[in-house]
Amino acid sequence: MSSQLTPEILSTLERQAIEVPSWAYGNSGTRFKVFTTPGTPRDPFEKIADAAQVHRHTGLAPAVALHIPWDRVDDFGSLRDFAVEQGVELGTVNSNTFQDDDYKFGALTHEDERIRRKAIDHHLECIDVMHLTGSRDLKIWLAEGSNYPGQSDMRARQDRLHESLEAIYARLSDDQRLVLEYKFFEPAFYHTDVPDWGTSYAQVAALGDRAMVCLDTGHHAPGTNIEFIVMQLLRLGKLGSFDFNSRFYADDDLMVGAADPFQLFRILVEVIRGGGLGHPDVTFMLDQCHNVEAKIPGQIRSVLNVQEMTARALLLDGDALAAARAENDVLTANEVFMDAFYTDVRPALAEWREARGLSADPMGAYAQSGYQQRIEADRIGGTQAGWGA
Ligand code: LRH
Ligand code: MN
Ligand code: MN
Repeated sequence: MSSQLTPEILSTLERQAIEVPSWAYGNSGTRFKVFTTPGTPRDPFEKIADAAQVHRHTGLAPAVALHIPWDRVDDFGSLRDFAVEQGVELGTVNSNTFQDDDYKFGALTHEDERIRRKAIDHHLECIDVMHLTGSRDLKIWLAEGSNYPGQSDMRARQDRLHESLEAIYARLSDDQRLVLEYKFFEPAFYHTDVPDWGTSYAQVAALGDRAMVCLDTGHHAPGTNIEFIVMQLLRLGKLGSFDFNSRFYADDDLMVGAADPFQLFRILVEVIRGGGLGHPDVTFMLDQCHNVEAKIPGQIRSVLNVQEMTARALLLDGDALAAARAENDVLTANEVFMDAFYTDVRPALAEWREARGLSADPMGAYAQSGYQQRIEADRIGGTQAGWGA
């Protein structure tokens, strides 16, 4: 079985790293109900401890992304030390300008200079945090836009956005980056100030080399050819990071690879084609919420899904594909593509794990570890951290 995955493929897989989001371990839900689960972390330290379980059982998730203020602590140095003790690092710092009344009509784009200043200062605080946590990336997603035609001057907002981003970018040190995430709707429903990759690209290109685009797979209209966007951003040298998740209808934040494994495969084919796999400039991150399923196993399943589709994408026979394309042999080209997608790599990956001292079955190993029972017994009292707490 393992002959399927050549030594070259195995060494590429060795370099795969997927950041997990701290908020995946907290309680979350829909606007109808947030279900609480026993053992849910009560503070950022406990979220890090849970995230470390994912890495312990998969070897795939060495970093944890933070969201500020959800993960604000008195001493970020001790959070960093704690993470290292647990065997992980602190990764991307996500800013948050979507839960403050002042930002009802915008943050970085707001008409009022005072509100814009407040939003810029929040980002400067995030950069200070990054210095303490050793994080490289500041990720900005903006909940701003308008609900009704005529409500806002969309063009003036772009200009103000540019000025605000410039002030934030100027504060970054040489080894830090800014990644700007786009989303086509929600919470604004008529227009969003950064709705698509083109707008994100235009804004970051105006800042400089250390400003990049973040592609969240759940932030596109149904039917969007996301792999095309991946190809284009890699071609332009501006794909900074992924927020992986899957969607059926809106920004569902379900487990990556669950809704449409073939789409994940197609995206990874373009990542590999564009030199983005294992490239330090392209961060793989999950952005998910586990509303009804168990959270740590949900994250374990997700990173395994990414690894599985990466392995299948690495199996794509480039020579056969090139030959078929050269002949305009449409059906053979498609067959070569589908052959890679349909190859079951799970047994080979189980062997790969065992060879690295991991369990062949990380889901089973977690269930057997007793960790879940321990946190359910220990984490009684206090307020469980949730999405937004
Ligand atoms: C917005 C988003 C963004 C936020 C996260 C919680 O929909 O994808 O990345 O930071 O969700
Ligand atoms: Mn996201
Ligand atoms: Mn989202």
